[in-house]
Amino acid sequence: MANPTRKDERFMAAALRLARQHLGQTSTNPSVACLIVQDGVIVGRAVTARSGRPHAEAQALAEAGERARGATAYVTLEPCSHHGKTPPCADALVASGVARVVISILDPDERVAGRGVVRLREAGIAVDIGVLPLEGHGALEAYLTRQVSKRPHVTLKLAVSADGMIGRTGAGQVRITGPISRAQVQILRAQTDAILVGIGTATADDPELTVRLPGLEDCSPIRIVLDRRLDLSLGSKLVRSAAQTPVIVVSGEPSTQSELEQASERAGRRAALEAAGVEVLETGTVADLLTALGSRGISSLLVEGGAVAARAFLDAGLVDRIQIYTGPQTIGENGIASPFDRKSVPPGFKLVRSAQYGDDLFEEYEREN
Ligand code: AOF
Ligand code: ZN
Repeated sequence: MANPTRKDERFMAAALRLARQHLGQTSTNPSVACLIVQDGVIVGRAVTARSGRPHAEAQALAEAGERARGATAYVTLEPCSHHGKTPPCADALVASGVARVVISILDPDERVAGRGVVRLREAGIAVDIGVLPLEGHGALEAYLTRQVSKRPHVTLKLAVSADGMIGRTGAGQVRITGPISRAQVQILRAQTDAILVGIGTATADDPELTVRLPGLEDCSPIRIVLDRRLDLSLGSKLVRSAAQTPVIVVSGEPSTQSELEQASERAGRRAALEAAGVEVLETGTVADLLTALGSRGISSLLVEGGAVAARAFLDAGLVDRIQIYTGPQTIGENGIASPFDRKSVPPGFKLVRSAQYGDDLFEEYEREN
């Protein structure tokens, strides 16, 4: 939209805030928000439901009821035009009698892709597209990455000490950042569909990788371990909690002579992991893994540790965003070096956000396209 009004931008900003609050909670559907506004008053307000349906528009229209007649609908994503578990939102908007629909961005889903707008316009509804489009892209970036690139959006997160270390050899989990940073990471986990670590981190730290913030406990992401040889311990917290929160172990097919010789032991380990509720996925490259995750509807992946996993994604050019939390203390002797720190961020990334979280410095970088 060439010149959106201030009012349109304010309502769309409110809708985008609502959509962001539900990121990671509507999978495999995107978190979309809709406001129905009559004479400057919000008479309907909703976000995509937890299971993905009903969609935002259907719920907001239900709340507005008769007050939707002649109103303006603000939607963060183009209303759908396909039949799912419920009829298309474009049809629901037409039936409601709204006079105008304001959209932040179009939906690249091939079942929609402009057809939602056509349906609305054919019914005589005024449609304005492109209000706060950058913010709209930001709020839907994971969904858009999966739709367009057929893989999840990847965020690499590092907690780095003042001397550039991510841990200490043999010391298990080492506290590098303070409570505010740790809470931020919990929120990030809740907003993400899947979280990944390498087997080194899984073994050394025995992490659970769940969300433990009050109110968000049931927003834990799927947990993924890069574990070529299936070394993940059956006694690890990850395996022991696999029945409650899914765990996928990513292995490769045996290739070296010794791996081939140990084929029967490996089959035994695989069976034991599967009996404990862990899924074993055999894929080749990092790119293959991401394609496999994308085809299951995983839109966002958080790579949380350690150096080997981080390198694998960086070397493949498959990192979209980097978050670095730099703590105030040094680790010194026996430190495990971070693949990079805030002073040596790989080329091709630009700083988009920074903040002070207690004693920690937080910096976020985005891939330059
Ligand atoms: C909307 N409003 O709130 C959302 C939409 O699996 P289905 O049938 O629910 O369809 C998923 C698709 O619906 C998804 O790819 C995207 O195109 C759209 N999401 N659309 O009108 C919503 N979440
Ligand atoms: Zn819909």
